Amino acid sequence: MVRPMQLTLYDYYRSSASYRVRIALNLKGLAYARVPVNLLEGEHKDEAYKALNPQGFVPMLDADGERFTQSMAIISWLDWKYPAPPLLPANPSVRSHVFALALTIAADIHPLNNLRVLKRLAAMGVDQAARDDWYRHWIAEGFDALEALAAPHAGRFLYGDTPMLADVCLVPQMFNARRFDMPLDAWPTLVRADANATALEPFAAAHPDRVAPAVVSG
Ligand SMILES: N[C@@H](CCC(=O)N[C@@H](CS)C(=O)NCC(=O)O)C(=O)O
Repeated sequence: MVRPMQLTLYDYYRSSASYRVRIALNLKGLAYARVPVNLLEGEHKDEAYKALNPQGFVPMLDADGERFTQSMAIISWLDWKYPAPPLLPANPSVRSHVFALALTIAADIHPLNNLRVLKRLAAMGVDQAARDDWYRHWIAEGFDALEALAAPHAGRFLYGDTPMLADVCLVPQMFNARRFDMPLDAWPTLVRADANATALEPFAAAHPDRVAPAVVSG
């Protein structure tokens, strides 16, 4: 019998890029260990972590000692290595469409709202209210585009009736929008796909509340 790979995810429970990878691992039915890297305490900048991942970001996946970074590249590796269920459709045109939906979030919304960007704004004297406005602005602009792109071919999920890479990216971004108290009614396709996805255990089990470090009281 072939020994299963030892998978270890370096993540932070509220990191949405990490949340994507947890969902993908769960959808593939893969067991994995977690090494929490506390972003608020700056652990991602520690020399020990940067020796493993010079970019100093989470997530990072260790697979039998081989390290993979960048959530979309990690998920791509998982999808090649463990093809069932596929996270991108086989049809080239549909595949490109679903990938584009995913990148609308992963490449165009998320990087503008990353911790280091928010910290840089704070260092430049931008106050909390204006930083929150910045955060909501980029989500709203991205979600407007995503709603228009997804709606014509959406079903229960952002494309059709099977959860794919676009939904893997959507759910963490919707979590972020709710954290910032954004009304979501303007994006009914996204709300529907998010509700259908989060009802599935692979998505639910990846939720930050399900993987959050236990609060030690007393
Ligand atoms: N493009 C990267 C982005 C990773 C990323 O931005 N991770 C965030 C958490 S969601 C992080 O480590 N931020 C640290 C910082 O901004 O200082 C990916 O998709 O993996």
